[in-house]
Amino acid sequence: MTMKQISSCTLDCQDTCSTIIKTDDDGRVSISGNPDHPFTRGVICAKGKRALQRRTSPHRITTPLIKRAGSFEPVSWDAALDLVAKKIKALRHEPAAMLHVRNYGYRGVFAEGSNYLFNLLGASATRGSLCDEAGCTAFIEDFGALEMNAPEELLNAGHIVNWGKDFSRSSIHLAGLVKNARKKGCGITTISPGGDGNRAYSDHLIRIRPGTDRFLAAAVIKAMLEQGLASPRAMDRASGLADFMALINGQTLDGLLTACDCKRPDLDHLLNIYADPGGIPVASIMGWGIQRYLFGGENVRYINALAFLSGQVGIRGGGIYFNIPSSRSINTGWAGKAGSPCRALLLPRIGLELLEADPGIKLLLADGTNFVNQAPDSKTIQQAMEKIDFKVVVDAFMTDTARLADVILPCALDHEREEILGSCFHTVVNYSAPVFPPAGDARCDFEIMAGLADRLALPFPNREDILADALDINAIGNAQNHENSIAELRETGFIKTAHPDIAWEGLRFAHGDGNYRLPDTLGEEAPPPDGFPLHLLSLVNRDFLHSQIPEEKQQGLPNVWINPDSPVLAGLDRTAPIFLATPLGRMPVKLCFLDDLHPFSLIIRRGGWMMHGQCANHLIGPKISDMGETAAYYSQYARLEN
Ligand SMILES: Nc1nc2c(c(=O)[nH]1)N[C@H]1C(S)=C(S)[C@@H](COP(=O)(O)OP(=O)(O)OC[C@H]3O[C@@H](n4cnc5c(=O)[nH]c(N)nc54)[C@H](O)[C@@H]3O)O[C@H]1N2
Ligand SMILES: Nc1nc2c(c(=O)[nH]1)N[C@H]1C(S)=C(S)[C@@H](COP(=O)(O)OP(=O)(O)OC[C@H]3O[C@@H](n4cnc5c(=O)[nH]c(N)nc54)[C@H](O)[C@@H]3O)O[C@H]1N2
Ligand code: SF4
Ligand SMILES: [Mo]
Repeated sequence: MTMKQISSCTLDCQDTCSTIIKTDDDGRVSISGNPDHPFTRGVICAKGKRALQRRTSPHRITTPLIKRAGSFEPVSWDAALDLVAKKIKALRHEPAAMLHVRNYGYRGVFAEGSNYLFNLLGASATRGSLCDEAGCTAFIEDFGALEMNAPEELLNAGHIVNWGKDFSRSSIHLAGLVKNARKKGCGITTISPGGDGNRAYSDHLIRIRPGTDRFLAAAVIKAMLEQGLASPRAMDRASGLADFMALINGQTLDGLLTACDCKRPDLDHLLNIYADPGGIPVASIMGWGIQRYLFGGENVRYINALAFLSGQVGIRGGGIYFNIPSSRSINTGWAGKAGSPCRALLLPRIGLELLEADPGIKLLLADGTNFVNQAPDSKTIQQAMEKIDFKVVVDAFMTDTARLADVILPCALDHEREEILGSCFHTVVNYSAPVFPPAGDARCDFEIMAGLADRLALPFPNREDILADALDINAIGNAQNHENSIAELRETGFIKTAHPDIAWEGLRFAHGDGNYRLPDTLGEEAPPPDGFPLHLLSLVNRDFLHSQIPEEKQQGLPNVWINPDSPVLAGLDRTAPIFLATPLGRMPVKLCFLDDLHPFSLIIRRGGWMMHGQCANHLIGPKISDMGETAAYYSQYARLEN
C-alpha cells in the first residue's frame, strides 16, 4: 500500500507549498503538491521536486568533517562538537570576536536555534540584507507596516501593473493567479528591462532603463496631478503632500522620461490605467529586482505613491503586492529572548566588514547560507575568511562557503526535519514533516545547536516548549485550542490564519497619525563609470534556488545575455574568448542574445559557484541601497571584452 505523508517545502520562496510524499511498496518515493492546500493547491515547482534528489545526492555531506592539513576528514559528532565548543569557550570572555552568519537557507520556527545560541553568547551578528529589506523599509516608511491584499484579490483586478516581477521564474503561484485574472479579462502591463519571461503573461510591455522606476512613476504622478486626476480622498490622507508636490513640480516630464529611457506613450498608457475615470481596480505587483539598486528604496516608494495617489490602495482588486512578514502568524521570536548580539556587521559588505572589524573576528559560524558565494564582493569575503582562525559551516553540500571551513557540521534537509513556517505571500501556515530520517549521520540544526549549548553548559529550550508557543493565537483565532491547532497542522499540513482580504481599507495606515507618507527626495542617477556602460543584472535562475544547484549542472562557461543590437557589441570579436568585466575583475562567459532586452543591460543568472567559474558575485561591488541596508547588486556596471 502506498504511504502518503504531508509535508512542506521550506526553501526561501514566497510560495511556501504544501507537499505530499508518497512511498510505494517497493520503497519508491515521489513528491507532489498537496491538493488540499488553500493557496498552493497541489502545484509545486521543479525546485521543490528536486528536494528528493538533493536528499540522496552523492555530493551530500553526511558526516561531520574536520579540516586537517588542508583536507577534510570525517569525524564523530562528539569530536566535531567538542572541538567547536572548546573554541567557543575560549572566546566566552570576548564574544565580539565570534560572528554568527545566518540567512534563509532553511526557514521556520525551529530554524531559530542558532540565533538563540549566539544571542545567548552575546556574539557578533550581521545586519542588512541580501534580499528585500530596501523594499520592506520603503513600505514601512509609506504605510507604517508591511501589508498587502490577499493574493486571491488579484482575481478581482481590472488591470495588473507588474513592476519587475518575472512571472515565468520566481513564483509559480503568482504566475497562476495572473494567468487566471487575465482569463477573466484583466489587462496586464509589465515594466521591466526586458529579456525576462513576461511577454507570455502580458498585454503590454514597457522597457525601462534598469534602476530607474522612480522616474517613470514620478512622471505618471506629475501628469496625474497636473490633470487633476489624483484621488482627493487619498490626498487628504497623505502626510508631506505640499513638499511632495513642490518636488514633483520642480521636475519636467521630459527630464523624468529621459532618466528612465521611456517615452510619452509609455506614460500615457500608465496614466490611462492608474487614473481611469471609469474606475477599474488596478493592482500593482512589485518584484524584488527593482529594489536591488542604490535607489532601490525610492524606486519602491514612488511606485507606492503612484498607486496610492491614484486611489488604488485599500480597495478590492487593487492594492500593491510586495511582501508580508513570513513570520506573521507564527512565533519565531523566541530566539530574541536569549539576549542580543553585541554588534552587527553589514552582510552586503561582509568581506570588507570582516577585514575592518575591530575587535577582529576569530571564530565564525555560518548556517543556512552560502554567503561567500551569494553576497557581493566574493573574493574579498574569501580572503577575509582565510584570515579567521576558526570557521564552522553547517550545510549539506561542499559550497564555496563550506569549502573554507575548519569544521563542517552536516545538516538535515527538507522532509528530514520538523518545521512550522509561514509565507511572505499567502497567509496559510505550513507544517513540514520529518518524513525521512536525516541522511547518514546528518542532524537537524536544532539538535546541533542543542548539542553545542549542552557542551557549553548553556540552557536550550526543548522542542515541546517551542511548539507550545509556535502559533500566533490571534492569527489562528483559536485561543483555547492551541494544542488542537498543532494537531491539525500536523494532520493536514497547514492551518489557515485569519487576516483581512483588503489591506488599508478606509485608508487608515499604521503610522501614529494614521496617514500615508509621501517621499521627500528623488535621487538622481549617476552616469555609468567610464568604460563600463552595461547594467549587470544577476537575476533569479528558473530551475534552482540561489546557489542550490547540483554541481553537474555547472559545466562550461556561464551564459550572459545581451541585445544583439546593443552598440557595445561593436568592436567585440565574437570568435575570440569573451569576458564579463567590472572594475573588480573579469571572468570568461558565453555570449547569448535576447532581442527585447534594454540595449545597455546584461543578464547573468545567479547562483553558480565560484569554484566552477559560474559566479558573478566577485565582480559585483558591495554597494548598499538607500534604505534597509540591502545589497545593491544591480547597480553594478560592467562591460564585455575579449
Ligand atoms: N526560480 C527561482 N525562484 C525564486 C528564487 C530563485 O532563486 N529561483 N529566489 C526566491 C527569492 S529569495 C527571491 S528574493 C525572489 C526574487 O525574485 P524576483 O522578485 O523575480 O527578483 P529578481 O530576479 O531580482 O528580479 C526579477 C525581475 O526584475 C526585473 N528588473 C530588474 N531590474 C529592474 C528595474 O530596474 N525595473 C523594473 N521594472 N524591473 C527590473 C528583471 O526583469 C527581473 O526579471 O525569488 C524567489 N523565487
Ligand atoms: N548576484 C546576486 N546575488 C544574489 C542576489 C542577486 O540579486 N544577485 N540576490 C540574493 C537573494 S534574493 C538572496 S535571498 C540571497 C540568498 O543567499 P543564501 O541564503 O546564502 O542562499 P543559498 O544559496 O540558497 O544558500 C543556502 C544554503 O543553505 C543550505 N541549507 C539548506 N537547508 C539547510 C538546513 O536545514 N540547515 C542548514 N544549516 N543549511 C541548509 C543550502 O544547502 C545552501 O547551501 O542571495 C542573493 N544573492
Ligand atoms: S520552491 Fe517555492 S514554488 Fe517551488 S515547491 Fe518550494 S515553495 Fe513551492
Ligand atoms: Mo531573496
